[in-house]
Amino acid sequence: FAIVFSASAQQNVNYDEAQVPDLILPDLFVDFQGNRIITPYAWESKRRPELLKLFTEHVYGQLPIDFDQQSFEVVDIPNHPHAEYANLKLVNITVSRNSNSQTTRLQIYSPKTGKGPFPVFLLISHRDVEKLTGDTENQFFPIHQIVSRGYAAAIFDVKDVSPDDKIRFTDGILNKLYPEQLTLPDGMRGLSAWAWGAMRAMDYFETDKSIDEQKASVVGHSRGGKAALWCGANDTRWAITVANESGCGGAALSRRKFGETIARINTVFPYWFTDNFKKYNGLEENLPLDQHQLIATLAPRAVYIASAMEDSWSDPKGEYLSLKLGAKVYSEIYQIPISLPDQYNYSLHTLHQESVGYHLREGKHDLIGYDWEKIIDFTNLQFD
Ligand code: GTR
Repeated sequence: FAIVFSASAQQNVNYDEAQVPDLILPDLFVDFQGNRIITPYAWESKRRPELLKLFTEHVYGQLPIDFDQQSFEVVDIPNHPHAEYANLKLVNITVSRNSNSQTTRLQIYSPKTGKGPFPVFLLISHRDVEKLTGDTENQFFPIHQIVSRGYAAAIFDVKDVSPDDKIRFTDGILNKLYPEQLTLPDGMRGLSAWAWGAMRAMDYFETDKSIDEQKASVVGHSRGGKAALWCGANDTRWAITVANESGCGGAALSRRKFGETIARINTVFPYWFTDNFKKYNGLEENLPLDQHQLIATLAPRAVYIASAMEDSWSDPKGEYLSLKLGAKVYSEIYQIPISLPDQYNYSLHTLHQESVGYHLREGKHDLIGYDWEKIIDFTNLQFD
């Protein structure tokens, strides 16, 4: 059965550039009243909030941050598999609202050498954190690689916040803290919940003197990259937002319908996006937004998008175009000199500029040491 299903689903997938519709994208700079936005003030007070509202209503759903209490329980762990080069802190972040509470476990590895406060990468992980950190270096979260370059490496497992599962996704903050969201057409779903989790980690960073919260990057791969973008968009405390191979509902332009489509993602992962997003199944052109506008909301803070050549499902070209178009806010509103080529380059390359970075690497869909190397290079450049 599974084979029959995936074969028929594949038939609708387009990997042919010639079949990509002509792109008619909503204008970044014209607001709801038809005014052209030119200044940072108008962008920040009008256009950016308008765009965030559109993404809330139609794509990711609400990101409620009201709660009654938040507490951090911090434990230093002297013995762990990475103790030779890193100190490990476990932080239980407990949030309560209306007499219910929920705990997210954050792990923070910081360099053994150097004084700090350390700039930090937070990985939103949909892979099992116990497995990733329990043994030798894992490329998805390469603790040695990160700390040896002077950064703290932090991680939490999305399952603490909202399990990555069609049925059980309500088992975290949705049932416990924000049950009213479940019945709303623009109610919070998985990706918004994961973004919420990353924001609570930032709340903790702000209290920890060994962490430089002004130099914090939120990082995600694929579904985690979608959540990282949504997190960075809403929460300006993040200096850098990194989305690796985030694809459909992440960096990739939805209207290209190349690789994964909205209909497909809403069918397989209905619990990631808000119910309203289902209206756009097969009707991408009806969306009042596209993903370049999400990247634009990050400006002028830094954004990093990465793609892999064999990852057509995520539409590498669509990810790049979205960055290129979104970057217009950096150059035209904030006067940051950015030059990204018009022509998409299908070969191995890296584009690292002030505030905006991209790389395309060889190989398959994954987050690997090569990606981290480029992400860290880019981050160094921003904090120079
Ligand atoms: C796929 C999904 C993508 C992406 C990916 C991942 O199955 O279709 O949107 O999220 O999983 O997270 O690795």
